[in-house]
Amino acid sequence: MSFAPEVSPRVRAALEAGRPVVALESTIISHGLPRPRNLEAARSFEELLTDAGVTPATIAVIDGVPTIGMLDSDLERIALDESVVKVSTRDLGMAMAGKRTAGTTVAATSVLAAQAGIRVFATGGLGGVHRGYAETLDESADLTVLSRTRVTVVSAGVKSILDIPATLERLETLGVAVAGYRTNRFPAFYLSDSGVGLEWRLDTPEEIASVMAARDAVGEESALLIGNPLPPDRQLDPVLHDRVLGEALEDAAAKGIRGHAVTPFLLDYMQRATGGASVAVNLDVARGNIALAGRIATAWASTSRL
Ligand code: PSU
Ligand code: MN
Repeated sequence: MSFAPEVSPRVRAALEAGRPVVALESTIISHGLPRPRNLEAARSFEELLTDAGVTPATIAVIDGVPTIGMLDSDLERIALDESVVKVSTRDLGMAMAGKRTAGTTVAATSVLAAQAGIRVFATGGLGGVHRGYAETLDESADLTVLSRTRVTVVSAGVKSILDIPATLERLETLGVAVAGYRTNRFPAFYLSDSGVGLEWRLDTPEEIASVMAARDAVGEESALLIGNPLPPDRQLDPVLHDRVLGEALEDAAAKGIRGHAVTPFLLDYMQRATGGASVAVNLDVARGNIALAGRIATAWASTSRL
């Protein structure tokens, strides 16, 4: 019985030649964006990288096999098949042994990327500590997994549906390095500024690559999180955001939504209640992060060849 992850020939060739590769997660496709726009999005995410001379490695579990680098038919299944489940690291073994097809969260994707030797990973917005944590104890496994996974994650901070100051405290405790890209403000996914300041800012992909090399030199095994905000004129209208999010949180509580269903529920509520505006912003956020991740991976490929 072999459970070895499958790395696509294209991704394997790029890694072996030291060419830039960016990992992409698949829960954003299976559970974060509405069908069928999610399929279009998944394809456009890969294209953005390919056009920049970077090899995309979308990661998911296909019929039980952790797969690094998808065929178009795999992307289609992840996007359109309603039986696709959402898996974090703890669920990986179950999905594999049960031959399931699954979208991998930031946590599960990071672990698979690191294992394959991929150093840069792009998502929309990380999971984190949920509002109302004191009652629910809901904190995304993204945080604890990043504390022990050597990967650079480009994200528009964490989702604005979360308790952001609490999330930043947890990232500090867990030893995850956090820097803003060309900003000293921590971004909040749909919103450009969470209201929380950051100690570190990095202004170029080359600077980020040298931080990665420096962390390697001291044996640091945790993640580097790069907070990449949307320009303020492209964020979701903050007044609309706050009103709709308030309703979404109330509805989730009233319906008793729990566990890994919380984040998809809130994102879906935001989509319906903003007339799709939140989806447009989510796509914009993801594309911006993927483009930056491509530039970091390119800088990393030339740094690590020196
Ligand atoms: N970024 C997006 N959309 C998403 C996610 C990230 O733009 O749907 C997903 C990621 O897979 C992340 C997950 O790991 O949301 C967080 O889920 P939870 O809160 O259940 O850990
Ligand atoms: Mn959760």
